[in-house]
Amino acid sequence: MAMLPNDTCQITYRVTGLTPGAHGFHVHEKADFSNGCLSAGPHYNPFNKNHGAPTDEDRHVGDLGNIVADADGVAEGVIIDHLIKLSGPYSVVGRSMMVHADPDDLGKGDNSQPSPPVNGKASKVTGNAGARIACGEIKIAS
Ligand SMILES: [Cu+2]
Repeated sequence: MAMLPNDTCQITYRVTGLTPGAHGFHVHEKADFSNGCLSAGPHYNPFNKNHGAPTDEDRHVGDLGNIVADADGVAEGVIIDHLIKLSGPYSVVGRSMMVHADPDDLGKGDNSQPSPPVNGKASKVTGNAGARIACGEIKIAS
């Protein structure tokens, strides 16, 4: 951890059981799973930005792009992000991590339909990443 630039967060992930290929990967607003992953709310977006790529200026805090599963359905890697925080007013602790069925188009895709609650053709909102297939609460390990 010592070599990370200031104010960044390192996210190490390993997700199994996926279909091979890219899957949208985001922090969503809430860790409310009373209706499965559907009740976790939209992408965490405290600054009211459009959906984008992690490298974009115009992005949700929760926009972490895609994770890519190999032929065995395993996606693993490390993301270093400058907007994800584990403390302070915009902390993601108590929110949720979400994996989607489809690739995130990073805000550069089809915006032809208004945004329904879960996912329509709303690239600037959801990245058209499709169904929510896995979710979990972000917690500080004790
Ligand atoms: Cu998402």
